[in-house]
Amino acid sequence: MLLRKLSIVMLGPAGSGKTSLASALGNWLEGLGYNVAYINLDPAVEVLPYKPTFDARDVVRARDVMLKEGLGPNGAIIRSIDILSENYEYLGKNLMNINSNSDLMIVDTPGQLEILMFRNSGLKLINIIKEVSKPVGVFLLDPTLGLRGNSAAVVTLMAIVIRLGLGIPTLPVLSKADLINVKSVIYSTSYYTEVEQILDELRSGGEILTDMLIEVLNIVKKYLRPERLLAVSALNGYGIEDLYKAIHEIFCTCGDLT
Ligand SMILES: Nc1nc2c(ncn2[C@@H]2O[C@H](COP(=O)(O)OP(=O)(O)OP(=O)(O)O)[C@@H](O)[C@H]2O)c(=O)[nH]1
Ligand SMILES: [Mg+2]
Repeated sequence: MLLRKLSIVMLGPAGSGKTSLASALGNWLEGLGYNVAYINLDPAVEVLPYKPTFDARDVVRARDVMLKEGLGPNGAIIRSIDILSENYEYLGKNLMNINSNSDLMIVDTPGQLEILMFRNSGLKLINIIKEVSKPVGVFLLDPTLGLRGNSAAVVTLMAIVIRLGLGIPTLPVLSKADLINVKSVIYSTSYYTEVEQILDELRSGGEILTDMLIEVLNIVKKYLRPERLLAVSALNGYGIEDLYKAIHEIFCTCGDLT
């Protein structure tokens, strides 16, 4: 019987810190004695901070596709993911082997989250990961892009959308927590009061979709973790242990045997 071990899938918009966190979390786990496998599913990356155990670029490189097929950068990535997914047997065989020879996998994904979410080829890749392991997603949001009063609710809702779209449990996490402005927001914001504030604003607003939003947010509130939003730094290791605990909690709840 196949023992499906944990895989941690880094998800998030371009530049949110997926690759850096894959490396930092992997290093931390290796420090604890785990045999970590690094799976790079990004055919466009040039330099990786970790040594990939499986590298999508051995199948296809976005740069080559750009030159050969005369595509722009986004078109080339989309085409590369299609090519990668056409090689699903090769991927499945390799990942199966890697799964049996390691304790857990860390999966790094391309910047374009929408390719994974909305294209069959992206979903096919996620399905391969699901066949060989028990994935837990980490949805990273880069708070340097501008944290607003509704960021916790938005990032939580995004994680729920990913859970629905990809079919894997996904944790909402803020990246780059070493940055001063990020820290101040993390420490001053309570998830719960934040959602309460948005609800208050909505109630006084009168938009057409207000009633629906209020219902959605009430559900979000019901399932919010009681603590603050998870925040991590790949740079100084802040929050990595808490993140791993949260991942493990989800993994254990889901069970580890097929
Ligand atoms: N200060 C700080 N910067 C970070 C951290 N993590 C990543 N960065 C920076 O953010 C930028 C993007 O990081 P990546 O790890 O490449 O992000 P990514 O999501 O893999 O990017 P794509 O794969 O291109 O979508 C780089 O300049 C990193 O140095 C962090 O924890 N703290
Ligand atoms: Mg990356």
